[in-house]
Amino acid sequence: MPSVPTGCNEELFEAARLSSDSGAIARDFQRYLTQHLGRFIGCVPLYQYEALALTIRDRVMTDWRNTWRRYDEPGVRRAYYLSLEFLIGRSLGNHILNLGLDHETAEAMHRLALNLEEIMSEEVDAGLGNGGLGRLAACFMDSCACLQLPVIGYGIRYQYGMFRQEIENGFQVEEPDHWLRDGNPWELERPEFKNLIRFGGRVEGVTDSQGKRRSAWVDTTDVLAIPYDVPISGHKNHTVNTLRLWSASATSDFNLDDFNAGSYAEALEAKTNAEHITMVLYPNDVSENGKELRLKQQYFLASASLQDVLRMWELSAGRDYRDFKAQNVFHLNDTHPTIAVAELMRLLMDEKGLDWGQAWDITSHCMAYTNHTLLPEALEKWPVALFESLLPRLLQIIFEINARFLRLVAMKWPGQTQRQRRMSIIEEGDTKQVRMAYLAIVGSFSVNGVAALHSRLLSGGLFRDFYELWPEKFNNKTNGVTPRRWVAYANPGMSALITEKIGPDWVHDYAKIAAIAKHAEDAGFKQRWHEVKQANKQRLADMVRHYCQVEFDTEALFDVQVKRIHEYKRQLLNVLHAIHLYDRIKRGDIGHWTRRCILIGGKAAPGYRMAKNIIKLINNVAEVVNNDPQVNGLLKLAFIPNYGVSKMEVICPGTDLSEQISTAGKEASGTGNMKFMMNGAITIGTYDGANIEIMEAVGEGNYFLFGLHAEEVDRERASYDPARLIGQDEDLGRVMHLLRCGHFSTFESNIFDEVIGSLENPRDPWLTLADFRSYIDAQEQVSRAYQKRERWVAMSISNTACSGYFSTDRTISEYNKGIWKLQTRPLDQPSR
Ligand code: 26Q
Repeated sequence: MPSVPTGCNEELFEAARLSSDSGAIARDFQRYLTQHLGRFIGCVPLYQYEALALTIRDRVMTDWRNTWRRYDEPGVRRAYYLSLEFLIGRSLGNHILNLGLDHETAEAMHRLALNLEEIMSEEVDAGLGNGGLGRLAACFMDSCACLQLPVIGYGIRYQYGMFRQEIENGFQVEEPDHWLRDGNPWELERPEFKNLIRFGGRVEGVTDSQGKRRSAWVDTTDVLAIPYDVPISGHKNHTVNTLRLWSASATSDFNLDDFNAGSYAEALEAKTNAEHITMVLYPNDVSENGKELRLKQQYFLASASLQDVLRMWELSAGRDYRDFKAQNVFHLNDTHPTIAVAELMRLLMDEKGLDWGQAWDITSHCMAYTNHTLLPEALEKWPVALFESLLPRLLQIIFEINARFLRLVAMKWPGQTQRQRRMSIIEEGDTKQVRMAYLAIVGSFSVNGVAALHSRLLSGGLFRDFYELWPEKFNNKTNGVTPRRWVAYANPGMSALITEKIGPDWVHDYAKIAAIAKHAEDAGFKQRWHEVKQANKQRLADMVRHYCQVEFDTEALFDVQVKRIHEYKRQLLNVLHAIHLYDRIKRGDIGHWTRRCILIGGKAAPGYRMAKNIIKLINNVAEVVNNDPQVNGLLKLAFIPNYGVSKMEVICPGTDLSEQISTAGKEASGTGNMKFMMNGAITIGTYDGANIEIMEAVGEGNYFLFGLHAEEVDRERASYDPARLIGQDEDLGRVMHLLRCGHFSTFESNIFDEVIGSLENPRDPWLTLADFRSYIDAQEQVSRAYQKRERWVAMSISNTACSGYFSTDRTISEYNKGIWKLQTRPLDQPSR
């Protein structure tokens, strides 16, 4: 937002605040529908959604402008969250909740004989992320606004978000997600703040006007970055933060020479090439590693965002960069935006005239890095040759950073050449590569993992050398999720019950949720808790019927695993359990049976063969189980297609059992586990990621723990013998037999050979069969526990009551206290 001229009358802004009563909302809605959109009240619901979104957006605008002005005041230290992904989902309902307009809006729609819920479901998800990392960024933005922290999010406005998943004959089929087709009422284009981004060319040494030697990056191919601002409203606190998303555009619409020469199509080529940069979100897929377009996206985001911050800096401080590091901090969401380290150096030296020492002092005090993975194969590396051709000046700077860094290493550990090789930002070998994680660590003053175990494994394993050099940089920030979206909005029934008991403050002060613990043994409260859960299960069952054509009975245990499909997350273990239950039914072993409805959902990266096989297996097993008359409703299995944010909003409130069954030491944190816990689901989980902290919070008696621990996993590997396990465990033997004999692949012979092979492989990195027995036993405990309904409900209440720690408000407070060090900036007129 442009700063407001001084001397401007403050009251003008207050006067601009729109009325929030239902009459005013209904009037504005009608005006948008008829005057702006040219539709009438009985039009298709899409336009009703659009009119309502514009009506609500108007009510965000004044606070948005005031928040910008507040953060623009002199001396305000700010943080910038740089992320290639923001998995926002839907916005309308979220803003309505945050503005405290739920009743008024529902009432307004009711007056017009319209249904608010139906209108809200017209909104398409903004799916600008793959999964955990992208959704975490969105939850962080929510908490920053709730805590009134001056944080700006910077990301990419992809034309196509995460692909849509369809299931055809049990197989995943990818469809493009053209989410902007009908426009996006939540974005505000700001072409006045465009930036030029350069690629290619070469570097020349030049002497500047002061006689200093400088580098000049010349003959580049340029692209424009156009910002689109998205409002992030805080909860009833008049704070509206900004998420700024960059879109690529050609520097000029036409190449006039080509155009005048009559080659109209060629003239448009530059435009198309430029716009490709922000065309599509990359799926999290090893087969996509090393793609030039992905590196372009990363540099495009880093350069556009840094230029934007420097522009704003110079508005108040001019060219004086002495205080810059005291007032600005950049947070790198994984290594994806790490090129920002080199780009800030370039901008400060080549464009602002600072020398290396000054530029490095600023850069290394302004960058902080969060790691989100322990899988070594997922650590980002880029071929030096690609850097050379695409970003030659940045490669020079990276080489120089590395040379100076290696001198430091040599000083600390003289003669240890092996260690120097290990720690080098440049990996030597046939193809030299830039190790982005190392660049991030060297360039940052803070490095953190996302759960206690994960951070310990980073310091002691993956980044051990760096930890020995700079132990003070390393810290943990356990993930969280926002209770506004994941409880208050997604679970209105439970929220009303909680508020009735403990008041409404828990929504913005989530530690207060602990106060419901004392009602865990109150029979009346338990009964109502149960009724709310049953209603939520009904809503989920309706969704499953609609998308899967499978009937779920709400009296059965709802057992859910939704997340990206990956071998380390072990959806296969879940399927093995389903097959085991099926086998028991077929054998008539059904004494004291607990009926179960198993729901699995998630996308496989398009190039990840094994993950796609797993989806096919789930669907084939579901087909057999659901159509066998002998099963007779004792067991149901469904795969929900196109799992995403808005599906989760229905799934987690309706879940009894949350499956968090990754191989110990592989899931950095997990965040779905926290959404389920908040909504009163009980976890069956391994000792991995944030599961450990969940179990510590809720107590072992309210959690179903199984499986090897992280240290045991590494020891087990040497002697892992799946054939022996299959031979020794009758249940496992029968399950494997059903798989091998083609029971789930009639007329599709051998399609599961690869899956079976991976389970039987002594070098299976995920040790799936090692945890089979322990998992089956834990599941049996679950089945028994579910039959003691009173006790189960008490466990459910305890899970919600103990989930206070897993709010991103707590996470963000820790980031702020330990890393960002921002002051809160309250806006006037608190209305809570
Ligand atoms: C890789 C190659 C090419 C293009 C993109 C990518 C790519 C994209 C996304 C690689 C990784 C991601 C996302 C990773 C992710 O979501 N990690 C999860 O982060 C969560 C938040 O911290 C954790 O809770 C999960 O444990 C972690 O898996």
